[in-house]
Amino acid sequence: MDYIKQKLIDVAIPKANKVRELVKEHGDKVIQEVTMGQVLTGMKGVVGLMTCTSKLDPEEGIRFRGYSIPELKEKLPKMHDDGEPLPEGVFYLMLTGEIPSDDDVKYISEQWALRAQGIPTHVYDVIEALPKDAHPMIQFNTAILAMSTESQFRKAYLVGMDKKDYWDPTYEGVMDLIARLPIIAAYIYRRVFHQGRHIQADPSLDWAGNLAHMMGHDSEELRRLMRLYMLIHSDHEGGNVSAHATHLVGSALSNPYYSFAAGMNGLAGPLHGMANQDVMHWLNKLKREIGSEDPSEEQIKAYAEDTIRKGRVIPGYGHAVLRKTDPRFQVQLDFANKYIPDAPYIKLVNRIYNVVPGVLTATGKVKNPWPNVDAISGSLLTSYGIAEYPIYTVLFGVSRALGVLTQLIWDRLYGLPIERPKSQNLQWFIDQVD
Ligand code: HAX
Repeated sequence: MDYIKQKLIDVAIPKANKVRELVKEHGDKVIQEVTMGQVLTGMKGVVGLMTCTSKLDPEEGIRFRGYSIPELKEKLPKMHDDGEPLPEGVFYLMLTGEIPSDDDVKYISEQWALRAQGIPTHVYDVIEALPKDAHPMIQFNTAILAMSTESQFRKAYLVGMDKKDYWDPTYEGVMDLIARLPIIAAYIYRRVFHQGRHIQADPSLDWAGNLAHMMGHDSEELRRLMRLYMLIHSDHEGGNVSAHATHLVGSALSNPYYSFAAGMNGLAGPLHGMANQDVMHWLNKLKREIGSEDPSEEQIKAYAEDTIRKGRVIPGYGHAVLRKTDPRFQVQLDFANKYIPDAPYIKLVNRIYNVVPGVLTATGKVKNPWPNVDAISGSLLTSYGIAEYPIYTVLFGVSRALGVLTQLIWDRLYGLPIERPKSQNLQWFIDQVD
């Protein structure tokens, strides 16, 4: 047996027993009061999910199994001493709760390279049936669903299996899906932006390095950026739209492909992952309308105020949970300041950072005026030569698979049931007040 599976069984059985015990012995315990305001504003702060892969603190930002991003940079295995951690490592950490050894990470890299080889040809046919100008997220999500013909979960379910074994074919499907996503993402990128001149995978490369390679970028600098990108976008607790949608659909025992496609449909919204391309759209429009490649802070401030006046959002700023600058923004800014401090887009990002929080604070309603992960990720990619920004949300999605699909395995290890919150109509809410 795959040694990671054995490890999972050892770690998960006591925890799954604990979940059952909590429900049985303490099911009546009141853990939180919920206000009408919370329900009517997106259930912010309502504890309604159990997630083990990561935890988000409003002030401090994300921790993966207890480790902050700076701690991950220090502790996770790297390809080179001065490089970024390999995303394989954060996957292992989220899955098992332990920091992996170099060998663990190498094992996952090899597993994924092996599993990446089995994409059926109909998946490419389905992508090719879509117009080239269909948004890359449409192509990505369609391909994920097309790949679900390979789902081991559905086959095993039909044969018949014990509930406590659901996690096993889920694990197999998750490993296959994660292995194959970079190939699909690179295929769509080359199809849409490089006249369909595709580049074969190089199984000797790591998962993120291979993605950069298949997109057409073989410099060590770009591989390093891709590893960082894949690390920091991988998870953000359980309540964000992509994580929650994956979990919700998975709770109906939909296979990992259906579940993940649901999450990706959510990621494609402009208030979530699509914000990373909208930032570039906003920023390029700003330069065009101001008529300068190097706008001043005064000009940026006036443009941002105009965006607010027109009733639009400034993409890349604000957050539903965070109340400080997103550490995922900070780590990218540090990376940019270290390697490409003079890149025009990075200078622009810095100037925007100097003025936009003030503009948002002045509205008197924005709860978090600080930048989130999306405020800089596109400027970094553009500065390194991946300037075709409609692909950015796809890259985000490839990374997000690591967290949400790991959690799906854990949902099944815990034996979590189908999710079914209660809803009420408007009159019911009015009656509560009357
Ligand atoms: N620009 C303009 N207005 C903003 C704003 C922004 N960046 N952020 C919040 N607001 C507004 C809201 O639209 C809301 O206005 P109304 O009361 O008129 O409806 C008000 O401020 C209060 O909102 P909030 O409580 O501070 O924020 P929410 O929790 O409702 O929303 C969002 C959080 C991230 C959706 C929001 O900040 C936003 O729209 N930001 C811009 C889009 C963005 O960057 N999204 C990516 C977020 C991170 C992520 O998921 N990445 O994938």
